[in-house]
Amino acid sequence: MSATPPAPAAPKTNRLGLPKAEYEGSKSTLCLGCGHDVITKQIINAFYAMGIEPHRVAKFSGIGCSSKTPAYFLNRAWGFNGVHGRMPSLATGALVANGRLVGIGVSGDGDTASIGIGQFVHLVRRNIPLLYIVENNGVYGLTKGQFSATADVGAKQKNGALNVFTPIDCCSLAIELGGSFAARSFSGDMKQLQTILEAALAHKGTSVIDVISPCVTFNDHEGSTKSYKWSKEHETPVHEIGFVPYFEETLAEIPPGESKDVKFPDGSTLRFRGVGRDYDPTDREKALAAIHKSYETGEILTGVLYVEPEKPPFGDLLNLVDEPLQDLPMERLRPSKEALEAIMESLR
Ligand SMILES: Cc1ncc(C[n+]2csc(CCOP(=O)(O)OP(=O)(O)O)c2C)c(N)n1
Ligand code: SF4
Ligand SMILES: [Mg+2]
Repeated sequence: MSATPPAPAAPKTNRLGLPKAEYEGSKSTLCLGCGHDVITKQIINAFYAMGIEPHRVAKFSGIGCSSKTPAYFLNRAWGFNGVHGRMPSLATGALVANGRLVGIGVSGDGDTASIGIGQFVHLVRRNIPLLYIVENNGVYGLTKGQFSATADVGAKQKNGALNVFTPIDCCSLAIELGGSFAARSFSGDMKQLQTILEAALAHKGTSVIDVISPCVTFNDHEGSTKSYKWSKEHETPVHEIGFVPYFEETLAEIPPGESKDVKFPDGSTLRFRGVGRDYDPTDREKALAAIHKSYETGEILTGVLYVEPEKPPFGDLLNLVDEPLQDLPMERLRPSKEALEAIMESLR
């Protein structure tokens, strides 16, 4: 008599009892090896690890290979793929109308730093509650590899053309604008990227995450400063980071005592351990100085470059009610006829 085969093991689940498959999306249509696909994988891991219900998430993007990627994660979330460079205003509208959504925006360096720069700066200065990823490959991948506004001076295009224009650094720009969370990572550094994404999900304002994400088809050659090789050789983490979400007790990798802790309002902790350089991610001036210095040394500084968890997000600054505006009846959304008449009377 043959033995009964063992029952298949139940899939691993997160704190909501959901398997990771619940956080996945459609199959990617990007080029094999594209850095953007690695970021997608870490987004899935971060939402799974944080135990966020997929149906509470709203995904936003503009146009570009990067902006296609929200189709590849969190199938059950809401999604809005907007016009090139205009994702911030879409996200602002949706997140103001329903502050209970968890917002994630995925953009490219072209979508953000070229055509979308005007939208990006206002998103950041308003501290809209959005996790905003710039998948930064230094080129317009979707339209075949023209330089974007993040290309470094002297970077070489595949056809040999050199970039002569000063690059825009989305992290230092965000810090300069009074942004409350600015991080840089590299798609080849998956552990750091996932930790940053988890911390960004605990943050209440705009979290800007600039991820160097090589375009293997148009910008991975010798002379490119956004290739895998160049990025690996120049990536310089400013600290080791560990994240303890509010629903977990301890963090094994970085014991307290050897580190600096930054607390988020929900009780989560971001823990920093120095790696031999004096870097304080809560000091805006010093963070900017260190980033500016890195332009001379050629280092690509990565980690959470600046964080200010207590900065009030947009809804608090405007004193919005806790209930989603979209659920309020008209009589609570606009002043009554009597109230308007009373105002007019007071002005006579
Ligand atoms: C208004 C408008 N202008 C120009 C384009 C053409 N276009 C499509 S994607 C793109 C750039 C995409 O670059 P990036 O945001 O860096 O994304 P990547 O493809 O590199 O991930 C451009 C210029 C467009 N679709 N719409
Ligand atoms: S063209 Fe570049 S950015 Fe677009 S999918 Fe291919 S490798 Fe990625
Ligand atoms: Mg690009």
